[in-house]
Amino acid sequence: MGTVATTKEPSLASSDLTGAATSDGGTLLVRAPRTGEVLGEVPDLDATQVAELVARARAAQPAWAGLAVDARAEVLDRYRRLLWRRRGEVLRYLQAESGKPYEDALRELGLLLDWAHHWSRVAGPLLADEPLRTRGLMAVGRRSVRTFEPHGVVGVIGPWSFPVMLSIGDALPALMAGNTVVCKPSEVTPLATAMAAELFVAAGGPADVLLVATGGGRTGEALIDHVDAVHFTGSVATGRAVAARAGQRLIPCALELGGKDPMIVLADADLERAARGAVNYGLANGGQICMAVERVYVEREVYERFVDLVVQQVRSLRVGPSGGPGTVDVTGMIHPPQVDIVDAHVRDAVERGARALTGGRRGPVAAGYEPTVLVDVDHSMRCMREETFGPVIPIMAVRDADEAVGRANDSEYGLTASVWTDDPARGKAVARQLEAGTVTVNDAMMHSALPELPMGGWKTSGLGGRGGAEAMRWACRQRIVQVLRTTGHPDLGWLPYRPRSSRTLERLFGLLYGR
Ligand code: TXE
Repeated sequence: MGTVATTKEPSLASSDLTGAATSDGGTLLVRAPRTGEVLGEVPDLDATQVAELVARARAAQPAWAGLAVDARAEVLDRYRRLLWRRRGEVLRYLQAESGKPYEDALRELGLLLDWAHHWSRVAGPLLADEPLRTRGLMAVGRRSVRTFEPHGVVGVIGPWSFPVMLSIGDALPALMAGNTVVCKPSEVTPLATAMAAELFVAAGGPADVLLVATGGGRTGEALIDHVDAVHFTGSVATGRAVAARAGQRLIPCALELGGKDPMIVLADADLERAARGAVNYGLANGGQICMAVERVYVEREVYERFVDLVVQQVRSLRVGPSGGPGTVDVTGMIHPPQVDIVDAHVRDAVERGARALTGGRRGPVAAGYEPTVLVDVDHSMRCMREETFGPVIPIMAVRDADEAVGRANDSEYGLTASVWTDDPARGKAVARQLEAGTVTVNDAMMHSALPELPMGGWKTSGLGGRGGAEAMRWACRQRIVQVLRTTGHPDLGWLPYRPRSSRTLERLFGLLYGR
């Protein structure tokens, strides 16, 4: 492997299995959670090996940054086209180690391609020097411009929910900004990331510009100790540890953390469509999406009808092992221990008086959980307060929009939210009351498919994140360059202080600001 610091190539023993990792100290075995079969192995890098990897990325950075933006964009375009041509292999790795349905893997790859397309096109204008307008007395004779420079080496630490999108995908703006990048994929799903990074070199990308450090938490820690900025997606607890470690070195740190995203269904909504929305956004990718619908609040007058529609939909879904196109809707969990968390949330709810109208138990595949609709839920239950990150849709009746807003905001999280109504103006008014980084009316989550839009959480859902001009700017250090025309410049207020110039200054302040 060229770009991946492996001693052996990641191998794929079987095409229809899913992944989970164990380490023997030096090597990570990537296993299928459904069967336990070993899919491949990658190194479990220690601190010294991570330091060496970052040193390689650092050595490659000046030449990469020295290329014109258009030349970097050309590399990214070639990479995108190669990813598409070799999509069969990427999808095979992705599906095998995550166990996702084909469509969830395809959508993930599609988003990665779209992001590559986007960043290669917008980088030029976003990185161009930006003249800054200044006003006031001190601005006279000065021209100011903002320039953007890469940090150097950026570390991207990703989770197992979207192995390529949240590692390679988040590397793209940083690469376009002239950084080199070391990705640290989840130890549960490192194979697809490793394979995708290989393709960067195969597409003509320079060596050591995009590297992959495989390993677990201590590999991630070592990465933070050596890179110049870190982008992290994962749990709140680990996000806090990442921020603290980055804080020790005072390096920039972007965090995209968990969510408990509410969906509010108002009585005038297209109920049939809203129910399909709840099912789609609650259960796509097995509910293992930080922006998944994790709780639903429905105005009481339409509550029963809405619940019936959701239950009908969920019962029609096909649950089974990952397969070919159009064969299955929900599969097993990507990371087997997550099944225990999902089950604990459902059991807690049932013990406190909730009813599971579908599912409510493990299966039908190993390491899976049946798609579950919970009713009679309240905020004393874990399923309404903690991130479940699984195929569970708790639905709660509320008196009106005000109560829905109050419940939605009664959360430590604030990633995204959605409002469903036939009245766009009312939808927008409710949206503005919700404590979340993004609120969608009559849809959910899909804003994240639009890289033009900035995306970041409120409260414990993160700091910064991805998308928008902000993502490119985050990947840069900014420098303000100010040039002064010296001819005839009064240099007011300079030492030594004299009564006459002080009086002039005072008069000018009075004229400008005293009226
Ligand atoms: O995430 P972690 P886990 C949620 C979900 C799940 C929980 C835990 O609720 O139950 O998080 O999942 C690396 N320094 N989400 O344990 O620990 C780790 O190797 C640096 C939400 O998988 O946050 C992996 O690459 N890095 C989420 C990455 O951090 C460290 C998606 C994420 O691991 C580290 C997945 C450390 N000290 C789970 N410790 C979302 N928001 O999308 C671990 N890592």
